[in-house]
Amino acid sequence: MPRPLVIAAAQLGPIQRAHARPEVVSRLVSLLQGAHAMGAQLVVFPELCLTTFFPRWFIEDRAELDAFYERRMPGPDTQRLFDEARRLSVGFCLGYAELCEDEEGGTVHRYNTSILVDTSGRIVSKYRKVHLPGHAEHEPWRRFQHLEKRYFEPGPGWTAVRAFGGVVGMAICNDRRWPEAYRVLGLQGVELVLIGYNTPVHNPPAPEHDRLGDFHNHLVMQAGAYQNGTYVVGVAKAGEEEGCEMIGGSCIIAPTGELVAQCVTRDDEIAVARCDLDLCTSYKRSVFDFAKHRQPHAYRMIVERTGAILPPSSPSDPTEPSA
Ligand code: ING
Repeated sequence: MPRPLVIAAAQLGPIQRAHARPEVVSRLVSLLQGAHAMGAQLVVFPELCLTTFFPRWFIEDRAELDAFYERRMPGPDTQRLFDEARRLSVGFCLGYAELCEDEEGGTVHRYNTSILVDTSGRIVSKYRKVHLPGHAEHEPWRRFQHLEKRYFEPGPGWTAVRAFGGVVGMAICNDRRWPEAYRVLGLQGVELVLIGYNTPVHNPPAPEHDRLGDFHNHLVMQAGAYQNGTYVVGVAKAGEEEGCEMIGGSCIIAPTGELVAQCVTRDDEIAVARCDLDLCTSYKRSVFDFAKHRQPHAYRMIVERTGAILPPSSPSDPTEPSA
């Protein structure tokens, strides 16, 4: 029988460095209220949606850097978002920079984090970004930095949870480009993958890719959805932040691989779709019935190898491809 869930992609326009958390949270509350008015039961916000995308700068002062992280969630600035969501009985997914200390109170850890909050305001799942793109050292040759490898640690992986009447998982930004992220969730029966992103139009190491940013954005999420029989919701922080243009293209994708809703601006914008989670079933029971069709004995290399290892060169083909 159908399992309808009305989902909203709540895209954010730019957050400038001077935008303090209270005014950003007001935008989030306003988007949540707007989505609720459109019937949404679950609202998905972007990656790192409380501040500007600070990994674009090389920040040496530790206090200046730590000001971009949240030590508590909900914290003093975000409590009212949780309160309003609970009042409206709407769940949400929120991306933020997390600073935490391990139990012994010794080491400090920093993650690019996403949480899933149910309609009663309870955090039911937390995900820490695995694929951290960019670089760890200052590279002044770039028009802007992308220092996620410096400012965050990778998380342990992807865990799906039962929520909103289905099986829900999260990924963050660069994760959406790696099929492994969807498949690890797919092997947990995921029916809805929530992905926030901040994606600059320009990628300094490969400017020739810039014209394809929007195409690659939908390509990878549509593939992930279809190949794992799941809905995928991708939500951008978009527009020009501190001189850096970021793509929009927030969308809701069905397990068919088709877009069922999308944003068309690079500002704060809501796209809503009524998703029947049962639409996943025919894919999980036929073409992507993992138990029936997968052949793990042939996939070993995927886990055992990190980088590509080329076949040995042969006299008949002396060319040297670059791995
Ligand atoms: N951002 C980008 C992303 O994967 C990037 C990094 C930019 C990759 C441009 C390729 C091209 O969407 C984050 N935050 O991961």
